[in-house]
Amino acid sequence: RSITVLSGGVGGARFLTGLLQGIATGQLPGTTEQTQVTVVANTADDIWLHGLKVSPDLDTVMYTLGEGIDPERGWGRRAETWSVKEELAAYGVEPTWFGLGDRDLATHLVRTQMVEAGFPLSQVTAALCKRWLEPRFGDRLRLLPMTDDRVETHVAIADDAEPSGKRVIHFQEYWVRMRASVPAEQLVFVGLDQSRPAPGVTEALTGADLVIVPPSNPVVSVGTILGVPGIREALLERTGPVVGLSPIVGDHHVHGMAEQMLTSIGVEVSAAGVGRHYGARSRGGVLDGWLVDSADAAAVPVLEQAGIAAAAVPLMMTSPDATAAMARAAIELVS
Ligand code: GDP
Ligand code: FO1
Ligand code: CA
Repeated sequence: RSITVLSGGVGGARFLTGLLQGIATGQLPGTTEQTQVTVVANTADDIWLHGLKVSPDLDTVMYTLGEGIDPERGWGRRAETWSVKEELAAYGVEPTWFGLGDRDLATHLVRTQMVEAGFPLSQVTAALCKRWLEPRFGDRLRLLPMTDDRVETHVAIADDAEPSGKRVIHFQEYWVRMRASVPAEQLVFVGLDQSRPAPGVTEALTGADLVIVPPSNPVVSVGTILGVPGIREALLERTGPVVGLSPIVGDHHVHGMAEQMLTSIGVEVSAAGVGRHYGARSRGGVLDGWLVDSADAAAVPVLEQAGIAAAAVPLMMTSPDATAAMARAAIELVS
């Protein structure tokens, strides 16, 4: 059996932890310890800083599943130190608002050296995963970037100091420096229309017995993956089901900036709104099934009207066991 999961960073990684635990403990119907999991991760958060290429969502998934993540922050390395960051600040080198830890920097140095030597991001990621994922998961877990091409999410915000009244900043500045505290007037996905799925991605989407859309940010994590030309087509042509889990609970995101992102593209901030935004695969969209939280049970008939099977279950990833139960409910919804 093979399962492919689209993923952003923290939310996707937390879901994957529960999914993998559910597989390992035999809780998930139709899976065995030989089940292959392929993660297709968002790379539009990527940013070049201090001459280094940082891939936040790839690293968050890799560190989380490899148990190198800082559990409180949900990003970067545990037992981290910040000497280089402090020294850069002492030189007055910008940006100082993005936290690059000393241990984390080693990952960016390796990635940057390989990318600059001409290796595609997918091969760089495979090399980094030899350390982080292979010892624990062998060949049963594969982490793929959505594309090897450079893609960046940029955000236009109001700025009356500008003649146009707007200023465009990198998504990381919008989130990390501004905490998404101002409206995102417009989202610009630089390079996305010219990007191609990375090697293995199309096959992982068409061939997997099951594709899961975890409770990742529907706009800047999943939306960007779906925006890579060819990926929506791969989901439409596959025979097996696609099932998703809502990142919006009780009309709010659980953390992050999904509310601001959904509002920016005119999508209702609700479990039903996101499900309908993804659309029914039978009507040219992405989903066959959509899990909403128990608090959003009213969304179930709305989704069924839209051609999407739905169920309301506890959807808070409070522990790997709770998350495994969500994964089980998702599989049962489309089995
Ligand atoms: P990011 O790239 O680090 O922002 O992570 P993702 O895009 O993968 O996931 C972020 C999304 O996860 C946010 O929109 C949150 O609302 C959602 N999220 C986080 N924790 C939970 C949870 O426990 N349950 C649900 N349903 N969604 C969650
Ligand atoms: N998120 C923050 O809120 N503050 C940071 O200083 C920060 C640094 C950082 C460094 C490496 C990395 O892989 C991720 C980092 N993140 C940081 C998270 C990053 O902004 C993610 O893109 C968000 O979680 C949204 O996806
Ligand atoms: Ca992200």
